[in-house]
Amino acid sequence: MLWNSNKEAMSFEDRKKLQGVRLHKLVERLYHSVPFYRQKMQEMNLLPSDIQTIEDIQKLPFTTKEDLRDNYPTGLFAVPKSEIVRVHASSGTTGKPTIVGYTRRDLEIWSECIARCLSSFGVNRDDVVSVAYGYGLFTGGLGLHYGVEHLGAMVIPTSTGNTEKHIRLLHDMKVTTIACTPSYALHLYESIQKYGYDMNEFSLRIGIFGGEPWTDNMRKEIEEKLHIKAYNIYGLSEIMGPGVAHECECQDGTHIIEDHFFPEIIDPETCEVLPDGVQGELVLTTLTKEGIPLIRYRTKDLTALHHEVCSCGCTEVRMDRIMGRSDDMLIIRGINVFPSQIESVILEMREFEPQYQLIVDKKGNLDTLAVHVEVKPSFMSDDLNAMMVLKKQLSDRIKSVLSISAEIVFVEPGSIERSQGKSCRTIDNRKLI
Ligand code: DLL
Repeated sequence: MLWNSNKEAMSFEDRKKLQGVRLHKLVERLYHSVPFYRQKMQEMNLLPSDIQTIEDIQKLPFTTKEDLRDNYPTGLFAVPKSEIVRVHASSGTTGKPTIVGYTRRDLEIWSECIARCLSSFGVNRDDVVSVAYGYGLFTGGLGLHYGVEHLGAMVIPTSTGNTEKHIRLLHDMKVTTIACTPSYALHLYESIQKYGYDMNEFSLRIGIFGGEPWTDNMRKEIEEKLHIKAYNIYGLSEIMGPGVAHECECQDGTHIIEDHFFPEIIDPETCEVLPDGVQGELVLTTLTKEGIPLIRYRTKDLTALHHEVCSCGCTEVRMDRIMGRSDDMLIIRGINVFPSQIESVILEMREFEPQYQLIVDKKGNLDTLAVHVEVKPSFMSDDLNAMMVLKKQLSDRIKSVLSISAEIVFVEPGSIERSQGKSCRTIDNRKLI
């Protein structure tokens, strides 16, 4: 069901006009409030008045995660700090996280975007929604939470952590809708079996899955096991969080909420803009954000766009499932991990060589991470206890920086292959079925 047909079923022409007006206003605002953008535009001899229509967007520079890091923590904020009412953070490429600030209006728009997603999945005010994305700096939990409240359904802020308690709540509260990562949904099913429940005792009917890549085969498996319809929701913290794009009841592509987020697909090597149907890197411009608006943000997510109108009546462009990334970011149990973050932790500890390898795998439906690392010969010891303490120090440090548990494996000095060119730091044995 459409939530706001004025926006979702707009004609292409009207939407383009609206996007052009919003883009012009955005550029005008950024030129005067964010030195980073003013300088970039001056280098390109561009004035805000050069940007009048949405097609003019191609004149503008790209923004990257590195730009966010270089302007850490708040250099790209476009409003005074007193107007920011909340921050979230996502993984940076090194030790520094990426900080995202929201004004009150940004939060209102976010809630409305989530309500639009929920409505397109068929969630309504009679539904009981368990939000089992992490609450906290991650945008999944709080993002979904306020959207469910905005829609007027009942939200249960389950967060992550206690599966047994979660299953009891799903059962006793007759939860109809669950929001979590797709791999957690499969883990939940296994746990439901383990605790001896029968799936027919539950009232679940809809699943809202995202935060990590998944496939149509996984959808089929989840739908069959949990007796639900499983929908894809996409988003990223830098742009807002979940709710940038969503499937509809047709389950035939993910609609981008285009009156707020303007999408382009580029060739990640040449940065040339690619036509519909051709896979490349998704680039997004936040047309209405106030706290930290981004122009042509390179998401690194690989997908393709399709403008044919969908049978649900929504005229918003659809994108394919995310097929991969053009950088080396991993998503492990829903947490974004850059190998360079683990490298920074290892390099901070004098006991280790700057040599490591990450082995990512799946145990059942849960991701596992093993960090293979070489101890410097001068710190090697036969004292098993001392070696255990060192392992614990490294795993605690990784946990505190990345919020993820890793198994630490000490390997022989010199045994990690030294590469001549691009080193292969990661072996990902997970297969997306
Ligand atoms: O994962 C926001 C989110 C939360 C989306 C809950 C959906 C549900 P980040 O932690 O910043 O934000 O990670 C963003 O996760 O660039 C993609 O690579 C990946 N990603 C997110 N949703 C999907 C999806 C949240 N539906 C990064 N399919 C993005 C594939 C996804 N990948």
